[in-house]
Amino acid sequence: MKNIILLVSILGLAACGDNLNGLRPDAREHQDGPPGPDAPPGQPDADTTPDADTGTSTVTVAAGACPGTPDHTLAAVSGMAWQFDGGASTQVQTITIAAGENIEFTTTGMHNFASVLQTGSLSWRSGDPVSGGQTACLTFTAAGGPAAFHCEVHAIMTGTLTVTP
Ligand SMILES: [Cu+2]
Repeated sequence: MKNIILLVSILGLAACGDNLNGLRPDAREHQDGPPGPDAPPGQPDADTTPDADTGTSTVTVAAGACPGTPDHTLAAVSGMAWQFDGGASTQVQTITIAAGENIEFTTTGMHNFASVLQTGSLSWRSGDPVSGGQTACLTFTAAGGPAAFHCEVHAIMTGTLTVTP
């Protein structure tokens, strides 16, 4: 009889352990939304897609040159290319700046500088592309990205921008 009681206790503890496993959060579950239901232990959760960024933009855009000396410069130049901080002209740019820094965007052609996603915390638009060009000062106040950007007129002018803390 004593042995049976011991066996029941062990089985009870094992079942308890399983239940706790089921309640343990899965590492793949995203933290910024309500938790989805956990799949059984050892199986991936159904909710593995990132939640949409519904935050308001942290990028301020002002027409004209940045006050003083800009932290960075981005020019849309002939050949449908970007030139960042005076470097090589390329149609695809990978840009990394620090939070709080600004980028002075200039072009004399019909280009603009805009995030592909026009919603979310890292979204921006330098202005409408107009013949004759534009100058705008964009200040990236918070870390984020990488965010895809493009010129809205030329599909081959693309890039990604990362804002480090
Ligand atoms: Cu363009």
